[in-house]
Amino acid sequence: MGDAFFSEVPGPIPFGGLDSDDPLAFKVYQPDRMVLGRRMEEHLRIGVCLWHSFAWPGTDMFGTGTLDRPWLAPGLDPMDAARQKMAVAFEFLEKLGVPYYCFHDADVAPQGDSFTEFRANLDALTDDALGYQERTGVTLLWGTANLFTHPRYQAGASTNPDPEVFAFAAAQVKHMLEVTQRLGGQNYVLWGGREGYDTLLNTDLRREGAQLARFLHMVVEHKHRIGFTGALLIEPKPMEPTKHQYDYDTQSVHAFLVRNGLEGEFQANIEANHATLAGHSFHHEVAYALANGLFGSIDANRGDPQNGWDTDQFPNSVEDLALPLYEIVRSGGFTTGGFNFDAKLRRQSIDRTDLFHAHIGGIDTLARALLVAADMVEKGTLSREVEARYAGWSSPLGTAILDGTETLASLEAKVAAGEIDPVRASGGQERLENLVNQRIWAVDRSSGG
Ligand code: XLS
Ligand code: NI
Ligand code: NI
Repeated sequence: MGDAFFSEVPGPIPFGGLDSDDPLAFKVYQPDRMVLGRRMEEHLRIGVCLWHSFAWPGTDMFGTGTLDRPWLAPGLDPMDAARQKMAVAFEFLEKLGVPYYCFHDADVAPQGDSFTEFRANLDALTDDALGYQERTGVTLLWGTANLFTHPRYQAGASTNPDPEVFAFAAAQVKHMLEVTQRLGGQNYVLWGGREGYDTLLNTDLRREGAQLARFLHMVVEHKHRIGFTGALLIEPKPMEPTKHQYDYDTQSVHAFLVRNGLEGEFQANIEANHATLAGHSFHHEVAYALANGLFGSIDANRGDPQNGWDTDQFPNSVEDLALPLYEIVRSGGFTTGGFNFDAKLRRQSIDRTDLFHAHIGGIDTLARALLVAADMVEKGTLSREVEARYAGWSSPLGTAILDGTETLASLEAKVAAGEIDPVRASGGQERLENLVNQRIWAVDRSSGG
């Protein structure tokens, strides 16, 4: 099948510009376009995930697969099917023209009848992937182990009540970390899919926390032992599949790392829809991570504003993405991370080209948001406003408070003596919101993409 699967798309996807009538052309994304001294491709570092796009047949909890994914049909030889899947995935990556992909061990390797068979399958497919990487120039943004699909993980992986399940998870992560290293992966991701609880009636929170910490320490030890130079990332999510997940949001992950002596070893892989599930904005999660040295990578997608679950839709709103992009760009951008499309088609999007439409739209939206972000960084309007708001902290009083000169008692004396008399200032939220909109609209008008 190989080259023929997406036969309607010759590829690579061309740049058409805003007036293009070609639905299979980029309207904004131009990999070589310079934005703030860096190529657009290097700003965005786009990746495609193999699970939703190639290993998921379009099932939901009420229905079987709807999508045209012949390699997932029952009855095929598992390794033949896996090879077909990889060939089609690389055909897609090459035609879309993006630099990265991401996968779980189980997305590419058939389970086989034992761990050793699974490992051997994964090794053989890693050899294949290396060949594809060489031929296409596409490389691995991150690898991860699937510690949530197999029934053995029903009660979690490292937080399982059974240490034998912990051991199994450890074996899988050890091997996948090495596979990621072989493929030149820039990051290794840990998403605690079932590291949480369904009911506290059967759960020992203290124990499970200690197990999770021990597991993360083992991952760090192995990373250093094998000399993996990529970043270790934890992907927060507050719930689903478990009722409550321990890696609730970036701030809880941060606290867990600090409490367990793991600070500096992990950063966050922030997913937009996980932020909204946690009751935050995506902007909040990105800003928190950047402010605390935890920013690693992004899983790009969006939720549904009415439905409260992880719908993993492709992002399509510049307004939602402009401010997260602004935070990223003004902080110097990604180092090892990038924008991985952890997003899936709707079950009715059954044409082969739909996978292209979804990614093209998502990439163009990110590219547009990048232009807005760069414009806001260049104008410096927001940063000047924020700086002015905190100007008092550079005054003698502000400095004396922060450097420890002042105490509660010395401050009481000053206030009582009438030396201190705060004057309120407007937060100016509406004015600033207007400013952001103005930049979005101005970029719309001036930049033909
Ligand atoms: C699921 C997660 C998952 C991780 C990788 O909600 O987003 O896809 O990104 O295990
Ligand atoms: Ni994700
Ligand atoms: Ni998700």
